Amino acid sequence: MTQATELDATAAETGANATKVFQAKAKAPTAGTNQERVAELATEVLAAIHDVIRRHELTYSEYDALKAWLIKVGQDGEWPLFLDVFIEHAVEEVVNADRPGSKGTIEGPFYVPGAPRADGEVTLPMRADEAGTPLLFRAHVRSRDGASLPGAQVEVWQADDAGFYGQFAPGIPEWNLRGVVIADADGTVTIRTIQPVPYQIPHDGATGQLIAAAGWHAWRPAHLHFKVVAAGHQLLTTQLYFAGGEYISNDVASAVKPELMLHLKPAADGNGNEVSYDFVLARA
Ligand code: MBD
Ligand code: FE
Repeated sequence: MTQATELDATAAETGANATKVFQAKAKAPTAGTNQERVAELATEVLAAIHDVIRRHELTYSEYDALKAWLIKVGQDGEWPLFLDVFIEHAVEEVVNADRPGSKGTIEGPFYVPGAPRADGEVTLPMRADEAGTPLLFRAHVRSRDGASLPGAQVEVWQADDAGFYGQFAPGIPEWNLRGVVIADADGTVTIRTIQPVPYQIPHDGATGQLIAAAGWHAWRPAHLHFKVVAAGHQLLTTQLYFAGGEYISNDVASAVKPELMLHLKPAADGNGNEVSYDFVLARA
């Protein structure tokens, strides 16, 4: 058998990897829960489901289809994918509603802690023949009062030019297109990478079956993921998109905000494009 490449990625394998990554960081399911809160939330979720069943007069064949689908989501390891695509945006919205500074958005299922660290001006880990248009990304990290934040950490992760994430699809070097960059004395990071492209979430598993059955699509706009953190400030988890790009107005994961747009310019050195962004952090 020849070596698997990222083009052999399956939703089930990607889902199994995402489940493992999540379980490595997750607490036990009931850790830190409060009985009253659980009862209130669980009762209301169940009541909302009962209400849909009654209003739409669910049939037994639809109930069985639902059961089969839920079982398959688990078998495919796709709970992290399904939840982050269809639910996380509402959680992020309420959790960060009152936080000042740059807008956050969802983390998604493909963050892995522990990426290689580098200072100031870096090229993200990538293959010698990494496909894609070169992108020079500059970010200034500052506090809300305007003070630059030297030593801030800008962590970035992204899909490759074919739309696959390392550690989730086979055949990609472990830390490909992932890195933690430490801001210089001016609070600036300069990151050389490739321009991400619009991206289809894994769609040959249970999540994709639902999307196809409902006549939806599985696309996300091209995006870069970030976690930005500095001493004395709150963590910012966000994504940046490209103004005018495809799927900006119909992201399957509902994670686009107007404040998260990048405006590309041709790079000064003639090699691809460049762009800059300000990350403004709220005090802890
Ligand atoms: C992604 O790359 C992503 O960012 C989200 C939110 C969901 C699925 C895949
Ligand atoms: Fe992503």
